[in-house]
Amino acid sequence: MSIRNTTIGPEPLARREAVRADPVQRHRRMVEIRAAEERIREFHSSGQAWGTTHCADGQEAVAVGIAAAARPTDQVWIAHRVHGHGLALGCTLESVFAENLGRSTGSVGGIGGSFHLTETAVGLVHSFTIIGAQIAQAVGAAYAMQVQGKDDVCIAQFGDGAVNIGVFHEALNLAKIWNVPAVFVLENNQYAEFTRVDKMTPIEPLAKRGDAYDMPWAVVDGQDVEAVRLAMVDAIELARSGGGPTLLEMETYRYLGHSRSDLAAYRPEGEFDEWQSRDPITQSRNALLEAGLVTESELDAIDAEVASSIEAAAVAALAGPEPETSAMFNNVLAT
Ligand SMILES: Cc1ncc(C[n+]2csc(CCOP(=O)(O)OP(=O)(O)O)c2C)c(N)n1
Ligand SMILES: [Mg+2]
Repeated sequence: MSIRNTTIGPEPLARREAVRADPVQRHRRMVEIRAAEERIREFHSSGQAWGTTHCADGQEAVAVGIAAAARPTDQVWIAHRVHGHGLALGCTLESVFAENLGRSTGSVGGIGGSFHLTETAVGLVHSFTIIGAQIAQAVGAAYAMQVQGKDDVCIAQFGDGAVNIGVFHEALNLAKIWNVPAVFVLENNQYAEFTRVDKMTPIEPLAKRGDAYDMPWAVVDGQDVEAVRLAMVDAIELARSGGGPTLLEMETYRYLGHSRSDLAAYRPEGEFDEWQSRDPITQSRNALLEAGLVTESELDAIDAEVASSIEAAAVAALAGPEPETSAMFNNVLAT
């Protein structure tokens, strides 16, 4: 895959260090992710981007909490709902927008589209559309780290739908028996496509499945960026120090439908409002104010700065060239 740098804003590593170092920057990144996904939907609805897109409005604290806890040398393996994770880990706005727009300045050269982001400088290996596939691949990568004597960790993110895929069970079993340095992040946004979690899986919490593999597990408030960060710090530290894998379930909520064609009409009345009353960005805003780390006007300035960086990145991304047709054969292995 061709990995691109961008001209808008600081480069991926600097963006990553910002969220690792500073709670205000974590808030800012969540604001950026929410606004970026809104802009991506506009690219699609205006016909500037093709295909569909999966957004994660409401799930920003999970993405930013993971990015704040992991080192850039740790590897992160993500499922299809990737924009927020990519931006949190350090992908630039321009590379994410350009990938959605199919431009050669995109994260993978414009041949992947909305579902596919990579930024190896900050440990984002790739994002995967075959549900559960990346869990096994992350275990393989974690095993390689162990064999090579590295002290890096592999993080595999997946949804509540993935826990009923066979590969989830095989991967967790292997991870535990080999004691590999892995953290499994089950991002429970309550739905897999159009099906609610309690219609698919008979146990609650889902993370209890860790018991089957004698793996430590916990349920984490996925609406609270600092709760996500702290839980990840502990699990990563355990893995890094040879203590083996952990399964963490992040409780969160998908504000929109599965993809842009889904209006989510199947949701029970009041469910969205209930989750929105614990919106991760509003909660982080209140927590920063309460801790005296920012003022109202500083928070408003962040919102305004983010809005203008979104527009600048959109202009730059739209100016990017389309890839050559031959680019579809790059990185393809034929035997
Ligand atoms: C093996 C496989 N089966 C089915 C699909 C179709 N599919 C795409 S997304 C999805 C739902 C995934 O739900 P979840 O794991 O909860 O992730 P979320 O979409 O909520 O982020 C399904 C079934 C697929 N991509 N791969
Ligand atoms: Mg889900």
